[in-house]
Amino acid sequence: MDGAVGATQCPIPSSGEMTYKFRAQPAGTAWYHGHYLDQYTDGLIGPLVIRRQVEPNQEQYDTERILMVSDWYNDVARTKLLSWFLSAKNTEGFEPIPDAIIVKGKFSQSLFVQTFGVTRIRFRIINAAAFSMYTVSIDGLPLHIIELDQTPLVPYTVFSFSINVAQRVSFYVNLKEFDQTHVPSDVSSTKSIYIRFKANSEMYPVDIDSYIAPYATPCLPYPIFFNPLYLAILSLDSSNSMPTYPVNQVTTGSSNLGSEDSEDVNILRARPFYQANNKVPDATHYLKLVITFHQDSLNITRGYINNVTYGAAANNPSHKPGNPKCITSDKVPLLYQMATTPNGLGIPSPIMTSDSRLPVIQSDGCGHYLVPYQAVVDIRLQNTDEGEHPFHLHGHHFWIISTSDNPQAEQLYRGAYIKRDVVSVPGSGWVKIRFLANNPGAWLFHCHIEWHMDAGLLLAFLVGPNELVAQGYTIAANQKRFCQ
Ligand SMILES: [Cu+2]
Repeated sequence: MDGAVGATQCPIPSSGEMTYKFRAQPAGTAWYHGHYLDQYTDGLIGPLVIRRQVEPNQEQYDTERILMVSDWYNDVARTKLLSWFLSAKNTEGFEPIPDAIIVKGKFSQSLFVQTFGVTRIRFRIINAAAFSMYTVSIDGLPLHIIELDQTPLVPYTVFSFSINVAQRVSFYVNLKEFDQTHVPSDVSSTKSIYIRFKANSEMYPVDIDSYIAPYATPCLPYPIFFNPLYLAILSLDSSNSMPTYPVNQVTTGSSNLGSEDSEDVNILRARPFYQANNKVPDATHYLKLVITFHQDSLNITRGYINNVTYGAAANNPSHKPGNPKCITSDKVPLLYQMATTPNGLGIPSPIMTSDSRLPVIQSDGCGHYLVPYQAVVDIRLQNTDEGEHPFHLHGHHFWIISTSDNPQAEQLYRGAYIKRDVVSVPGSGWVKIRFLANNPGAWLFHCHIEWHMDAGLLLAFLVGPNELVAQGYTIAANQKRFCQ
């Protein structure tokens, strides 16, 4: 589980099947999706909620709703969009712009969320988009945040929050806290209110209001012009009636809650529910990673981590095999290579360097990094790009130590940092994260914007190859067959 084609397996062939066995932990809100080419952009996704017997904060709500938001593209991403995106025809390196937003598979103003008379509701928001970061709010209602990714929190209150690609946020609302002052005066007659998902349109490289993509198929019976504001309807009386107040007259947010509420990783306000269990170990190793984007020799814009763009058939069908001195994930998954030749991967062990007091994790120069089993690795991820990038680590959850937005968090919360598995790296900024490499295997670390992963903004951590063998890992015969 938490695998990816090229890293842990070959793709499941048409009509084939594979059973994933996994320990259901940590509890919380997750999701599943295909990790081959752009399958998840085309809809191969779903929510996955792991429950505790006693949920933290469960006394605060009586029912719950899952809202999975994603970008909708009129054209097929896995073939048409990807081949355009990574071609010399895309001279500016523009990411394909979504044609619409969908929540639970429905377009704007067609999704009704019923309350059935219950006033205290938990929402689990999952951002399964290929590209967009969203700001989420509900008209006139304070949102009490209780979970980020799979980390339960001491509740804190906002009127809106942002959620980047692949992140999950849980909050509860109490309809009795509905605040009339945020909506027009005739709202007392309304039987429903809007739940808003506002795409952060600054990240799009073009003026989306009038943009027609060069690859667009004009005859498709779907939305042509993108509207960055998605509206779902929270129905207060099960009547499925639309709100009686105008969409644009609502003010969300409240001055007495501060202006920073929309920050994605609000590590200054989010505090772990289980403080005592959250003892953060000291780092034993260090790794600095720098994100850049530039054109390659074919004039195709690619993403680079420490000057390496990861070429893999699983993400980028146009890639050419790289350095023959490196291992490659194109034919045999990295995990299988770790199991068969744990000492022959061609990646140096950590070394001391002049710019770190800790041993530095090394790579083979092709995006494969060797991480000793049980190492506690501090990663400083430096973003030279102006855009914000949601980085996801497979196989582990990491502590967020600090970010360029909140550098003081490192000292302030020493020993009790927030754990997530997706961190939003601020534009032209940095994050510092720490993970305990206690899960032997091949784990991708990548920007979860699908287009950026396609463009090579990923790497693989090979954690504890000898420990993998010592723990008795073997390659299942039926999975080996998928590679032939
Ligand atoms: Cu990115």
